[in-house]
Amino acid sequence: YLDEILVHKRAVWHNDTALTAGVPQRRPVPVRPGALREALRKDTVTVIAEVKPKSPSKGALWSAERGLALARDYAAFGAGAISVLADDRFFGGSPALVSQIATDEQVTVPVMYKDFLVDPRQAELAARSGADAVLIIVRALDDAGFRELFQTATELGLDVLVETFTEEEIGRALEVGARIVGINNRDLRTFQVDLENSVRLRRLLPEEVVTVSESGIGSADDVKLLAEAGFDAILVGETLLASADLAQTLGE
Ligand code: IGP
Repeated sequence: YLDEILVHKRAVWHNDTALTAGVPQRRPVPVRPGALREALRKDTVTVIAEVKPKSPSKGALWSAERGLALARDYAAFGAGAISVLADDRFFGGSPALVSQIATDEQVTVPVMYKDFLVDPRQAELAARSGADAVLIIVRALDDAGFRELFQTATELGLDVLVETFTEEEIGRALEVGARIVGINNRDLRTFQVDLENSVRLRRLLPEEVVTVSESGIGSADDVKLLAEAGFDAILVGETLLASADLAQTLGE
């Protein structure tokens, strides 16, 4: 599945200017380098709440018009940061949705622009949207492409959450100097979820790196497991829509 998404991204990023609709020409709010990293480096586990209108595994979750209201609720409940899907075709978001949330006065926590980055122009669009951070998925890029994107995003003042899935990818993340590393529990090729992947790989990351466990986190017990494994933060999407249990954990 990841391969299909990447083929699509590489194709559209060479010729589709419609992708920039709804994003101002110039960044409307000041850039805040380090904002995401700071937000995640608390003593307790920080929740990054994800605004994801649909997913390839679950289909439609809610309508994108609700995105801003959801982001406001998540921030009010105590989420430390908001992740917003910029991908339209597979996840129902858009750069315009990121921009709307990132520039909203009620959403004061850092906002992350979430897409499958294959082109440095996507990082520029993320910066223009007003986001504080971008996700870069190591698995989607070769070494040169990864380095270039990481550098472009950093130069624009954006924090980078580097998403990994394997030991080898963690090595690549550390090599470019990633300071925030995510470990995905969901295999983007098969959709299988396994929290043990986070627990196992967390040990490979040095103390100064801020760590995020991503995907498939469904209960307070899951949160405890990941806290004990030493994670600074967790990235949660689908469960937040359904589980009062976790909303409570979030509010604590
Ligand atoms: C959130 P979940 O299972 O809580 O909804 O997962 C997030 O981790 C997941 O959406 C995700 C993702 C991604 C989506 C992780 N990495 C890369 C798109 C692209």
